[in-house]
This record gives sequence, C-alpha cells and structure tokens, in this order.
Amino acid sequence: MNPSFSDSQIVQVDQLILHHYNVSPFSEKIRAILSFKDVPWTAVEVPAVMPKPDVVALTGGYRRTPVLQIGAHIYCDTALIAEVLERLAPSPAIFPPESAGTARFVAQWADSTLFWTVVAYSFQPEGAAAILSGMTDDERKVFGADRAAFRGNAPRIAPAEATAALLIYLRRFETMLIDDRVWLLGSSASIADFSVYHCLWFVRRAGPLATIIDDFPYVAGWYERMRRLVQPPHADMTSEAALRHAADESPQELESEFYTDTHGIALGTQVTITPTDTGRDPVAGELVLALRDELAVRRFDDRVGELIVHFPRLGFEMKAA
Ligand SMILES: N[C@@H](CCC(=O)N[C@@H](CS)C(=O)NCC(=O)O)C(=O)O
Repeated sequence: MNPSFSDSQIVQVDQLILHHYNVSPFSEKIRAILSFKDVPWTAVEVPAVMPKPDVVALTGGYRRTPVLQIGAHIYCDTALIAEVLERLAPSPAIFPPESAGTARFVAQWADSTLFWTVVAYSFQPEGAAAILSGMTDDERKVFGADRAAFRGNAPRIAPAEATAALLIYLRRFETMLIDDRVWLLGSSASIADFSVYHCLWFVRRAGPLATIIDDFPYVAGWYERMRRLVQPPHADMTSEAALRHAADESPQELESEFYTDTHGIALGTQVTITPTDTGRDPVAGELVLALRDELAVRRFDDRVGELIVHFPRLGFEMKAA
C-alpha cells in the first residue's frame, strides 16, 4: 500500500466527491474507474471554463478537471486520482501486478500523446461543430479564449498529422485486442484501458469524424464494452455543499516517514506546485508530503479553512516560494 495512507487514514468510499463535468474526457476516465470498481461517489458539476471560484477555493489555483475531494483532502490530476482509488478500493485492480509497470507507461502516453492527437483530430471543423453544438456563438468564443489561455505547453499537431497518428495508434490497439481480447494488456483490466478509453470517448463525440474507430472492429468492440461499464453518480452535491463538507472536516495527519527529497526542499517549506503542460496555475502552500510519486501542500482558504492539496510528481514542478 502507498505509505501516504496509514490504516487510520483509510476513508469510507462513500465519502468520495468528484468535481467534474459531463463532457470532460479526463472526468470520463475517472467515472469509468469508479464504475469498474463499483465505488459509490458523489458528483459536483463544475464549470468547463474559468472562472471557477469554488474549484479554486478547494485547490488553491489548480483549475483542471476533474479533482477528487475526500473531506478536506483534494487530489489533483487523474494519474494520482487513479492511484488513490486503487488504494481505497483495491479490487478489482487497475494496477494488476503482472502489468502495472507497462500499464502506467501506456496510461502516461495515452493521457498526453494520444490525448493531444485526438484533440487535434477531433477539432477539425466537422468534429468541432459536433463537439460544440450545444453552445451559442458567444459561448463558443468564451470557450475558445479559455482554451487558448489553458493550452500552455500542449503540442500543436496539424490535422493531417493527427489523423495519420491516430490511424497508426488504432492499428496498434487493434493488434493488442485481436480475437476479442477483453483488455488492452492481457487478461486483466488496467489503467491503460481507462486512459485509452477516455481519449476514444472524445473521438466518439466528434460527429462524422467518430467513425474512424469503426474500421478497427476489435477496438470498436472493446470501446463499447468500456462505455457500457460507466454508471451515473450515486448522488449529486452543489459546490457550496462540497465546500461546507471540506470546512467541517479536518485533514488527516500525513506520514512523513517515506519523505523523498529531490529538490533540496524540506517538509514545512512554503512552495508552489504547478502543472508543466496545461492550466499552468501555481498552487502555493506548506509542503507536508513528499513521497516518491506524490506531493501535497497544506493551505488555508477563507471560506473552507485548512486543506491538503495533493499532486502527482510527474507532470508538475515544485519550487520554493
Ligand atoms: N493531466 C490532467 C489533465 C486534465 C485535463 O486537461 N482536463 C481538461 C478537461 S477533460 C481540463 O482541465 N480542461 C480545462 C478545464 O476543465 O478547466 C489529468 O490527468 O487530470
């Protein structure tokens, strides 16, 4: 078990609050994992564009979607959220011992390279028209400006290159799923399935461009099985109620025994933690956890009080404030 959760810190799974929105692919990744693990969760619907005052009250600045709230602990980034869900509900596993290393590598690739490929592919005009079809012209402008500010260091891929790359990747998945293999990495589900699934879920929303998947029958079959897994939340909550819930809870004490220092920054130091790719808003706080693969800061919000905000190491940079 990851040392950041000692026995006394294991929370009840019915206390999981996911701050998400319906059309968010990374949220779909976590909804699928929660459904696969049959873990009850409560949904808070958040805005898809800034401003997001209630999200930022919890995170201290991190604006990306989704975030997981457990009491006064806030978990940013789906790579970390997936690990947290595995600690809380280990069975069925998404990091099975026989493929956990490969699965983490494939998931990291899918959440970055594959994701930016499908965004470039799906946002060609006919796909964008379908994806943005529920928006007014003004909402589209706001969305466009928001995502231009959000994109940070995300790669720019021309549509022709994105289409070529997606065809190559789909062919690779097809060979991995040949003969209706149930999961991408063999006989067990893994995080690789969920990270690839949410990217193809985005392609499926791209109107006429969605049919690119249909030329790959094993991928299409696997995708349908993944899609049918996903269940709605067990309850809904307003963001105000989620903030009150965080205010009513005190953060758990954290384990300092497994402290891993690669920065020359001691626990107790004021730091900022910032995504290195998109949505590059720093979160400031006191460093209270530095594990091999996870960092956390303690911060105080006027409305909520004390919070601990957790991040994965990969994809984030920490600096002394
Ligand atoms: N690496 C992040 C990426 C999250 C991400 O980019 N989410 C998109 C939505 S699917 C986002 O935050 N878009 C802007 C927003 O919602 O404010 C993760 O795994 O959680």
